[in-house]
Amino acid sequence: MTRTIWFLTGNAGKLKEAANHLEPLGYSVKHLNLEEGMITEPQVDTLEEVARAKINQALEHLPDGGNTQDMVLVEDAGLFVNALNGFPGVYSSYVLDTLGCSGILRLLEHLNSEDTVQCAQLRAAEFQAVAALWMNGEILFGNGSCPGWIALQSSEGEGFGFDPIFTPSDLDDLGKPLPPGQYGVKSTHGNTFGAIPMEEKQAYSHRSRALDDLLRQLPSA
Ligand code: ITT
Repeated sequence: MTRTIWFLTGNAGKLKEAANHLEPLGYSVKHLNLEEGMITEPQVDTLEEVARAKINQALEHLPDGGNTQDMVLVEDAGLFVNALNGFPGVYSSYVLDTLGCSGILRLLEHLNSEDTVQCAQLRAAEFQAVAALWMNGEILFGNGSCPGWIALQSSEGEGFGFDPIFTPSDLDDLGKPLPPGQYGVKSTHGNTFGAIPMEEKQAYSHRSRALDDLLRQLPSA
């Protein structure tokens, strides 16, 4: 039986990626898109606290006709830049809206080197995601991260948010990320998430990893 997952998000890019990941596994991902102002994102210290608060609000707004087997998903992500002590982190949405990708590039302008490995190390960053899934009255949490670095310039192409300025670390033969700038068997060849297709992003992404971590906890998984 196909189970419905209501994904509460205002971000079309996140919805597309989650559907792309979950639908081949037999889930039907439906958009729970509430009007602006109906959901408040608390300014708290951890992604998990944000996700829990969003699940509780989502439950109040499930559409009529929701089935008792339905599940509710929220996911909270952030970009953590090492040289900025983890900023913007939990403030990522606000920073994207105010400083934008170009503002992050400006903050890191002084961190540059002709040596590509050293450059990647200086500009190291990580996407982190927490996915929370409500089912049968319980909330499960899944975590995912994607290490990489902030590119020297923004790239055109696919993606959303900080994708144009984030290059994921290469992966080894087991799919584990390597230190910034090192060459692996799976590589974007220095391209950012914004410059590769969404399907390729899935192999590296914090979102895919957080969703996989969740799926591993489901009784039927
Ligand atoms: P919700 O409605 O689901 O909360 P949001 O856009 O507020 O969507 P998040 O709080 O999860 O999303 O993400 C914080 C910011 O980080 C936001 O500006 C996103 O665009 C950005 N972001 C999250 N995941 C990203 C990804 O995979 N690639 C690029 N940027 C991402």
